[in-house]
This record gives sequence, structure tokens and C-alpha cells, in this order.
Amino acid sequence: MKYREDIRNIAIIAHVDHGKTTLVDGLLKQSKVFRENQQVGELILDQNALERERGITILAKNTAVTYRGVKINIIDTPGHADFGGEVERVINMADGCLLLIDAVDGPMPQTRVVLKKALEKRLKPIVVINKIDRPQARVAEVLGLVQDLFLELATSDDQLDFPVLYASGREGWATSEQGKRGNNLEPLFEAILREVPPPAIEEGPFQMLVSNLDYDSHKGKIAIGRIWRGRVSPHDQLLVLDKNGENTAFEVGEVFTHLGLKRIEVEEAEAGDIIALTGMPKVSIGDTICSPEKPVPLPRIEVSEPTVKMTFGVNTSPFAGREGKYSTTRQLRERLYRELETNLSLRVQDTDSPDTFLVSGRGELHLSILIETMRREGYEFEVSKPEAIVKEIDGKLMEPVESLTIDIKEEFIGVVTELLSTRQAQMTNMHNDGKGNVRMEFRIPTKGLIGFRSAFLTATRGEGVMNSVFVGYEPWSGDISSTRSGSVLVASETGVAVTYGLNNAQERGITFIEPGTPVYEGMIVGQTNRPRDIAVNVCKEKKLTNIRSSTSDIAIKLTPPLKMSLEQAIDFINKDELVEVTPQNIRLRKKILKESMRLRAYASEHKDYPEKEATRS
Ligand SMILES: Nc1nc2c(ncn2[C@@H]2O[C@H](COP(=O)(O)OP(=O)(O)OP(=O)(O)O)[C@@H](O)[C@H]2O)c(=O)[nH]1
Ligand SMILES: [Mg+2]
Repeated sequence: MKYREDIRNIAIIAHVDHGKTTLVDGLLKQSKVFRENQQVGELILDQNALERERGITILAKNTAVTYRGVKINIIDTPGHADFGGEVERVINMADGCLLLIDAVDGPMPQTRVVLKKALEKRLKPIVVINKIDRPQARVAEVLGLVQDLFLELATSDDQLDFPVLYASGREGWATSEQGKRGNNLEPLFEAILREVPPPAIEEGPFQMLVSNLDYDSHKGKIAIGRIWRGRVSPHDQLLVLDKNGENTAFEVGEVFTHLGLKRIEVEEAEAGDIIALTGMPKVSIGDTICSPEKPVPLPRIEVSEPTVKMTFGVNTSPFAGREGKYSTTRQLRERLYRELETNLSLRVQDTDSPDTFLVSGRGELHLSILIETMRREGYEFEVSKPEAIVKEIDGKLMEPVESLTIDIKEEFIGVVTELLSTRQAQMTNMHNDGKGNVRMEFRIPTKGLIGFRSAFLTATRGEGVMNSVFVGYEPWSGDISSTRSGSVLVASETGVAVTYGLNNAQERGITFIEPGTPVYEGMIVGQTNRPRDIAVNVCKEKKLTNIRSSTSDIAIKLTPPLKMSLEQAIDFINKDELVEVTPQNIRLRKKILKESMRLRAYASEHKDYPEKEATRS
């Protein structure tokens, strides 16, 4: 076997927020891929708008730097469990990984998940205890926990002998000596060169696995992946082997390698490198691109199954078609199926209704990011409450179960435990650091986690941190009754909300909209503590009389409305409700808009309930 000493391929993996992208900033900056005094900012790789707004990585990305004549291809991955599919998608390209661990948090649920994947793939790990600059850093303790984790997950003895560096990605330094401060990232660059095996190369006909796709309006589809065998040049005649075993011939347009944020056009690329190719008319992630001399597919990329599903439907609200650029079934269907080309852990299925699609993903965030992306592209549609995906295994009904880690201040233990007990969570561990910070671990069915985040953040006044990872399927443990406290205020008429009407509504609960907001019958305009929904006429004006009764009527002071983000809205709704998503608005609505029909539906489900009993105000 030959090796390419001039290349190293590494993936950066960690739990969410442990500093991966920030460390990549440092590697890019210190390897001088930018012009002197070029302004590049922070989290350079988190380029898409949603990543920047949320400060998280959503898509795995390739970049490269050169250090002492060696090209280091770097793959930054997302740490959030919902985007675990991205890690699985790209990890094949690497020979080694940097496992980052926050010096305060220590190993977290997703640390275990990504390390397990990396060790299974036999990547050579380099442990980087990161954020050493944090005042509460507990380096020795964290190192001990990391060693325990390796003991548990290693698939062979040699994996237990891993190098450790101590770093502050943000301050741009790393050192191999615990307790010392470094000056720059050279020790990390050196460790990568020394520890990560150079890619083994095979001579022979070209073969590459497509791990990522990009699109350029001039060049068309761009396939990104690692070359496993042979070489490639522009104008080569190659084949794409797809999942159905079909071959499509094409001529290579351009060949690129990575450097910093750029792609560099090259005349030839060789096995071991991570490259980008143009020219293929169609290609999907997981396909093999190869020479017609030896058309053998590489193993396809395996990603874990989705655990959460919801419906995406054509907008059926009375306001449909007003705010979106794309609102037809055909457009929605096309867009959803197109997403499957790159979003590997997503599933889309047709349903009995031609206007509704079942979309499954790895968690609420995975799905809500898709919703937000589509809304920004100009789509309007409606989505249902997410549900856990249950399965029948050996004739038994099984459901996904997650491990949930919660970090809160002591004073919130009571409320959080109470919230979780209604959601079938079981505490498995609790640790108090003696300074008022508590970490609790639970096992909880996925169905119990749905809608939990908003409630948790409210209960902990936004201070709590929660993380969950899928652990497996377990026997179904029964339904959870609605976890939403109270019911909703529903508009009884179509029109425009006015102060007077909203003021009446506020006597019954909290409202979600401002005066001047167009509403339709069946739209949810607020929340109430009452056990049943209440229909309210928020468009109702005060009757005009000639006599002004009192001055207090003139200036009604409304409580400001409670505005929900997309995720909060999805968390909030119940099964008989929908979120209407358009580029301009997020509205909540009842599935059945007409009040009389809703009452009938309710009565038929609750036999003891007299249909007539009005809830109108
Ligand atoms: N104190 C300190 N903070 C850091 C350091 N590195 C990153 N951070 C901060 O930690 C937060 C998360 O950093 P990111 O680099 O986005 O973390 P990430 O691992 O890429 O996060 P995901 O991609 O979303 O999983 C940011 O607010 C950073 O400023 C560090 O070395 N020290
Ligand atoms: Mg990141």
C-alpha cells in the first residue's frame, strides 16, 4: 500500500458548542490562507444565514489548509444531535479526527455518539480539551471522564492510546502540557501531521464516493468526495453509479481541490484527496463516481433512521396563496423530494391525501430548520405537530427513547422534575457541583420530549441547557395526555383584529396578535387556562354611541402580545392544530376552522359531551 505523505484528512467532531467551528477559524487564520489584513470575522465556515443567526453549524463543510507543505483537509461537522446525519455523511472522508471536549462541560451525550462513530470507522482520534481559558475549567477531571469514555467505546486496545492537547480555540492556541498556556496552534498542526495516518492510495481506475453536493448556476451540480482510487482530470469519461444500480456516463467538466474557503481548479487530482467535480447531469450523495473500466460501487453511506415525523401540507387557510411565491402541491412536493438529495437523514412520503406529505427527521430542530429554509425561499404551507415514529419490532410496538441531560440552577430542580414527570421521564443521574449548578440525566421517550424545550426554557427563565440523544427503541409506554397547560383562544370571525376585541380576549387569557392583524375563523389568537378552547371575536368593535361613557374606554391598554418563534409554535400546537407557515407570517390554527364542525368533532370523540354546550364569548 502506498501513502500520500502530502495530505491528511481530518474531521472535527464534538458535542454542540464545544468550539469546533471556532477552532477551524484559528486553523484557517494561522495557516495564512487569507490575505494580510483581509477581514474574515468569526465562525467563518458557518456561512448560511440560519447558521449565523443561531450560532450553530447545521451542515458539515470541507475546507483545507497547508502546514509545512502538507495539505490538511478539514471537515467541520455539526454537534447538535439532530444533525447527526451530517456527521455520518462526511466521516468516511477522514482518516483521523479531532475530538473536542469543553473543559468545563466535559463529555456530553453527543460526544459519546460521535466518538463511537469515529472509532467504529477506525479514525485515529486526537483529543482536544478545549476552552481551557474558561475560569471554571476542570481539566484533570474532564480528562479522567474522557479516558472512561474511551475505555467504554474503544473497539481495540490501540484506540486507548490517544494523544491529548489542551487548547483555547478562541484564543488560538494549543499545548500538549496540562496547566501551561500555549502561544499558537502549531502543537495541534504538528499533532495532526504526526498522529493522523496519511491517506492510503490505490492505483488503478478512478473511484470516488460522493459525500456532498453543491450547486452552481453556471457549472450545475458539483459532487464532493474523497478519491479512493486512481486519478481524475477534466474531460475524463466517467460513470455515476446510483442506488438503483444504474450507470450514467458523463464527461468531467472541472476538477477542484479545497484551499481555505476557496475551490482551486486543478489539472489532475489523485487518490487520497478530497475534491469537487462538475459535469454529471445527475448525482446523489452516496453514489459512486468511477471509471467505466471498473464500475464497482463503494458501500453507500449509512445514516441512522429518523425518529420524528410531521406532515407538510399545501396551505389550506383562507389566506392561502397571498404571501408565498410557491404554494401549489406540485411545488411543495418537488421541493421536499429535492431536499432528499442532500439531507440524508430526512424521509419524505406521499400520504393518502395528494396535498399532504409525511416528512420524517432526526428531531424537531432538524425539521424546523427545513421549514424555516423553505419559508425563506418563498414557500407557504402548513405543518402538523411532530410525533415520535413508532415501529413494530417482532410483533411488539416500540418507540424511540432518548437520553436527556439538563444543566440548571438548583432552584429549578422542582419545576423541571415536575415538567418531566408528566412526560414519562425517569431520572438516571443527578450531580450537584456544590455551587448551585445541577446536572440531571433522564431517560425519556421521544414523544415526551416533543414540545418540552419551550416549556423548559420558560420554566428556567431561559437559563437552562438541555441536550438529548437518541438511544434506541423500547416497548411503547402508553400515551401522554396533552402536555400543554390550558387551551387556546380561537378567532370566531374573519376580519381584522381590533383593540376592543383583543381586550375582551385578554380577559380570558394571553393573546398572540396585535390590533390590525388579519385573522380568519379558526385561527388561534391566544392561550387560556380554561380546560376547553374558547371562541373569541377579536374583530369586534365597540358599539358606537353618541355618548362617551367614560374616558377609560378611549384608551384601552392592551398587554403586549406573546410572539412565538417557529419552533415555539411547533412546540405549542396540539394534534388538532396546525402551523401555517408563509414567508411573512407564522400563524397557528385549528385543523377544523368552523367552530360548529369542531364542536361536532369534539362531541363525537367525547360521548358524554353535549354538542350544544357553547364556549363562545
Ligand atoms: N471561552 C471560550 N469560548 C469558546 C472557545 N471556542 C469557542 N467558544 C465559544 O463557544 C461557542 C460555540 O462555538 P462554536 O465554534 O460555534 O462551537 P461548535 O462546536 O462549532 O458548535 P456547533 O457547530 O453548533 O456544534 C461560541 O460562543 C464561541 O465563541 C474557547 O476556546 N474558549
Ligand atoms: Mg460549528
